[in-house]
Amino acid sequence: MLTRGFFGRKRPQPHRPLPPGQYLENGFPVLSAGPTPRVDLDKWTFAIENQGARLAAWTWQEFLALPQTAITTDIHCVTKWSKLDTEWKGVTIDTLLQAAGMESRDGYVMAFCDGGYTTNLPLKDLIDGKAMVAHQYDGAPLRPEHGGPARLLVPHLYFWKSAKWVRGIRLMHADAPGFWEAYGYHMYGDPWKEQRYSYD
Ligand SMILES: Nc1nc2c(c(=O)[nH]1)N[C@H]1C(S)=C(S)[C@@H](COP(=O)(O)O)O[C@H]1N2
Ligand SMILES: [Mo]
Repeated sequence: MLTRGFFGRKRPQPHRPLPPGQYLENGFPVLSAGPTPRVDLDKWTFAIENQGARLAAWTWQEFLALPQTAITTDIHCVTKWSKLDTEWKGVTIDTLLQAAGMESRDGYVMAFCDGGYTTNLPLKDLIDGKAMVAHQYDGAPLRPEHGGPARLLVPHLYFWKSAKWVRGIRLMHADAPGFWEAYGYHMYGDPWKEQRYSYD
Protein backbone atom coordinates (compact mmCIF):
# COMPACT_ATOMS: atom_id res chain seq x y z
CA MET A 1 0.00 0.00 0.00
CA LEU A 2 1.27 3.46 -0.91
CA THR A 3 0.79 6.25 1.56
CA ARG A 4 1.35 9.92 0.92
CA GLY A 5 3.27 10.27 4.16
CA PHE A 6 5.96 8.01 2.79
CA PHE A 7 6.07 8.76 -0.92
CA GLY A 8 4.91 12.37 -0.76
CA ARG A 9 7.86 13.49 1.37
CA LYS A 10 9.80 16.25 -0.29
CA ARG A 11 13.09 17.86 0.40
CA PRO A 12 12.69 21.21 2.21
CA GLN A 13 12.55 24.13 -0.19
CA PRO A 14 15.13 26.91 0.14
CA HIS A 15 13.88 30.50 0.50
CA ARG A 16 16.28 31.63 -2.24
CA PRO A 17 17.78 29.95 -5.28
CA LEU A 18 20.59 27.48 -4.70
CA PRO A 19 23.48 26.97 -7.11
CA PRO A 20 22.68 24.39 -9.83
CA GLY A 21 22.55 20.78 -8.66
CA GLN A 22 22.49 21.65 -4.95
CA TYR A 23 19.87 20.65 -2.34
CA LEU A 24 19.03 22.28 0.98
CA GLU A 25 20.63 20.72 4.06
CA ASN A 26 19.45 21.69 7.53
CA GLY A 27 21.99 19.65 9.47
CA PHE A 28 25.71 20.28 9.29
CA PRO A 29 27.45 17.27 7.68
CA VAL A 30 31.10 16.60 8.54
CA LEU A 31 33.40 15.89 5.60
CA SER A 32 37.04 15.23 6.42
CA ALA A 33 39.66 13.40 4.38
CA GLY A 34 41.35 12.13 7.55
CA PRO A 35 41.08 12.13 11.32
CA THR A 36 40.36 15.32 13.25
CA PRO A 37 43.77 16.64 14.37
CA ARG A 38 44.31 17.59 17.99
CA VAL A 39 45.68 21.09 18.36
CA ASP A 40 47.42 22.53 21.39
CA LEU A 41 46.30 26.18 21.49
CA ASP A 42 49.59 27.14 23.22
CA LYS A 43 51.46 26.03 20.10
CA TRP A 44 48.90 27.22 17.53
CA THR A 45 49.90 29.99 15.15
CA PHE A 46 48.42 31.40 11.99
CA ALA A 47 51.16 32.35 9.53
CA ILE A 48 51.44 34.20 6.24
CA GLU A 49 54.39 32.83 4.27
CA ASN A 50 56.13 33.89 1.08
CA GLN A 51 58.85 31.78 -0.64
CA GLY A 52 59.52 29.93 2.59
CA ALA A 53 59.80 33.12 4.65
CA ARG A 54 57.35 34.02 7.40
CA LEU A 55 55.90 37.45 6.69
CA ALA A 56 53.75 37.38 9.80
CA ALA A 57 52.42 35.00 12.42
CA TRP A 58 49.94 35.30 15.25
CA THR A 59 49.60 33.19 18.36
CA TRP A 60 46.09 32.17 19.42
CA GLN A 61 45.91 35.09 21.88
CA GLU A 62 47.19 37.56 19.28
CA PHE A 63 44.75 36.20 16.72
CA LEU A 64 41.80 36.68 19.09
CA ALA A 65 42.98 40.23 19.84
CA LEU A 66 42.71 41.24 16.16
CA PRO A 67 39.51 43.00 15.00
CA GLN A 68 36.73 40.42 14.76
CA THR A 69 34.08 40.22 12.07
CA ALA A 70 30.75 38.37 11.97
CA ILE A 71 29.49 36.90 8.69
CA THR A 72 26.14 35.29 7.88
CA THR A 73 26.39 33.34 4.65
CA ASP A 74 25.29 30.33 2.61
CA ILE A 75 27.74 27.46 2.10
CA HIS A 76 27.83 24.95 -0.76
CA CYS A 77 29.54 21.57 -0.65
CA VAL A 78 30.60 19.84 -3.86
CA THR A 79 28.77 16.72 -2.58
CA LYS A 80 25.64 18.79 -3.37
CA TRP A 81 24.37 20.03 -0.02
CA SER A 82 23.94 23.73 0.64
CA LYS A 83 23.25 25.31 3.99
CA LEU A 84 21.69 28.76 4.28
CA ASP A 85 22.39 31.60 6.70
CA THR A 86 25.28 30.03 8.57
CA GLU A 87 26.76 32.36 11.21
CA TRP A 88 30.50 32.73 11.69
CA LYS A 89 32.90 34.93 13.58
CA GLY A 90 36.59 35.40 12.96
CA VAL A 91 39.26 37.57 11.44
CA THR A 92 38.97 38.61 7.80
CA ILE A 93 41.91 37.97 5.49
CA ASP A 94 41.89 41.73 4.84
CA THR A 95 42.61 42.32 8.54
CA LEU A 96 45.42 39.74 8.51
CA LEU A 97 47.05 41.15 5.34
CA GLN A 98 46.81 44.67 6.70
CA ALA A 99 48.30 43.65 10.05
CA ALA A 100 51.09 41.91 8.12
CA GLY A 101 51.74 45.09 6.12
CA MET A 102 51.11 43.20 2.89
CA GLU A 103 50.22 45.40 -0.05
CA SER A 104 50.21 42.92 -2.93
CA ARG A 105 46.84 41.52 -3.96
CA ASP A 106 48.11 39.50 -6.94
CA GLY A 107 48.83 35.84 -7.31
CA TYR A 108 47.61 32.75 -5.53
CA VAL A 109 47.77 31.21 -2.08
CA MET A 110 47.98 27.70 -0.76
CA ALA A 111 46.15 27.30 2.53
CA PHE A 112 47.85 24.76 4.80
CA CYS A 113 46.47 22.94 7.80
CA ASP A 114 47.16 20.69 10.74
CA GLY A 115 46.84 17.18 9.33
CA GLY A 116 48.41 18.13 5.99
CA TYR A 117 45.35 19.24 4.00
CA THR A 118 45.94 22.02 1.48
CA THR A 119 43.81 23.98 -0.96
CA ASN A 120 44.67 26.66 -3.54
CA LEU A 121 42.91 29.97 -4.11
CA PRO A 122 43.50 33.22 -5.99
CA LEU A 123 44.47 35.87 -3.44
CA LYS A 124 41.76 38.16 -4.85
CA ASP A 125 39.14 35.64 -3.67
CA LEU A 126 40.27 36.08 -0.07
CA ILE A 127 40.10 39.89 0.11
CA ASP A 128 37.43 42.63 0.20
CA GLY A 129 35.51 40.83 2.94
CA LYS A 130 35.10 37.64 0.92
CA ALA A 131 36.94 35.30 3.34
CA MET A 132 37.96 34.90 6.96
CA VAL A 133 39.71 32.65 9.41
CA ALA A 134 36.69 31.64 11.49
CA HIS A 135 36.84 30.40 15.07
CA GLN A 136 33.16 30.62 16.00
CA TYR A 137 30.16 28.98 14.40
CA ASP A 138 26.58 29.71 15.48
CA GLY A 139 27.74 31.70 18.52
CA ALA A 140 29.99 28.98 19.95
CA PRO A 141 33.64 27.98 19.53
CA LEU A 142 34.05 26.10 16.25
CA ARG A 143 33.86 22.39 17.02
CA PRO A 144 36.93 20.27 16.18
CA GLU A 145 35.15 18.18 13.54
CA HIS A 146 34.16 21.39 11.72
CA GLY A 147 37.71 22.72 11.76
CA GLY A 148 38.16 24.13 15.27
CA PRO A 149 40.06 25.89 16.63
CA ALA A 150 39.98 27.81 13.32
CA ARG A 151 39.17 27.25 9.67
CA LEU A 152 39.26 29.20 6.48
CA LEU A 153 35.81 30.35 5.35
CA VAL A 154 35.49 31.18 1.64
CA PRO A 155 31.74 30.85 1.18
CA HIS A 156 31.49 31.95 -2.47
CA LEU A 157 33.50 28.86 -3.53
CA TYR A 158 32.69 25.19 -2.92
CA PHE A 159 33.26 24.32 0.72
CA TRP A 160 36.36 22.18 0.13
CA LYS A 161 38.17 25.54 -0.29
CA SER A 162 37.25 26.37 3.33
CA ALA A 163 40.21 24.55 4.86
CA LYS A 164 39.59 23.19 8.36
CA TRP A 165 42.31 23.40 11.05
CA VAL A 166 43.99 26.04 8.93
CA ARG A 167 47.40 27.21 10.11
CA GLY A 168 48.35 29.65 7.42
CA ILE A 169 48.51 30.72 3.83
CA ARG A 170 51.50 30.52 1.52
CA LEU A 171 51.73 33.07 -1.29
CA MET A 172 52.44 31.70 -4.77
CA HIS A 173 53.17 33.46 -8.07
CA ALA A 174 51.46 30.72 -10.08
CA ASP A 175 48.45 28.55 -9.29
CA ALA A 176 49.16 25.02 -8.06
CA PRO A 177 46.74 22.26 -6.99
CA GLY A 178 46.02 21.54 -3.33
CA PHE A 179 44.86 18.21 -1.89
CA TRP A 180 41.49 17.68 -3.64
CA GLU A 181 42.51 19.66 -6.72
CA ALA A 182 45.31 17.13 -7.30
CA TYR A 183 42.59 14.41 -7.29
CA GLY A 184 40.65 16.16 -10.06
CA TYR A 185 38.57 18.74 -8.25
CA HIS A 186 38.31 22.08 -10.02
CA MET A 187 41.17 24.55 -9.52
CA TYR A 188 38.69 27.38 -8.77
CA GLY A 189 35.38 25.81 -7.68
CA ASP A 190 32.61 28.35 -8.36
CA PRO A 191 29.33 26.67 -7.28
CA TRP A 192 27.22 28.98 -9.52
CA LYS A 193 29.17 27.69 -12.54
CA GLU A 194 29.16 24.11 -11.20
CA GLN A 195 32.95 23.93 -11.31
CA ARG A 196 33.10 20.62 -9.46
CA TYR A 197 35.79 18.73 -11.36
CA SER A 198 38.71 19.77 -13.51
CA TYR A 199 36.77 19.14 -16.76
CA ASP A 200 33.72 21.29 -15.70
N1 LIG B 1 41.79 20.32 6.73
C1 LIG B 1 40.72 19.93 6.03
N2 LIG B 1 39.86 20.86 5.61
C2 LIG B 1 38.78 20.50 4.89
C3 LIG B 1 38.55 19.16 4.55
C4 LIG B 1 39.47 18.19 5.01
O1 LIG B 1 39.33 16.99 4.75
N3 LIG B 1 40.54 18.62 5.75
N4 LIG B 1 37.45 18.83 3.79
C5 LIG B 1 36.89 19.89 2.94
C6 LIG B 1 35.63 19.52 2.39
S1 LIG B 1 35.66 18.47 1.05
C7 LIG B 1 34.46 20.07 2.83
S2 LIG B 1 33.00 19.81 2.02
C8 LIG B 1 34.43 20.89 4.04
C9 LIG B 1 33.52 20.23 5.05
O2 LIG B 1 33.42 21.02 6.20
P1 LIG B 1 32.53 20.49 7.38
O3 LIG B 1 33.07 19.15 7.80
O4 LIG B 1 32.62 21.51 8.45
O5 LIG B 1 31.13 20.36 6.82
O6 LIG B 1 35.70 21.07 4.63
C10 LIG B 1 36.75 21.19 3.73
N5 LIG B 1 37.92 21.48 4.48
MO1 LIG C 1 33.47 18.54 0.18
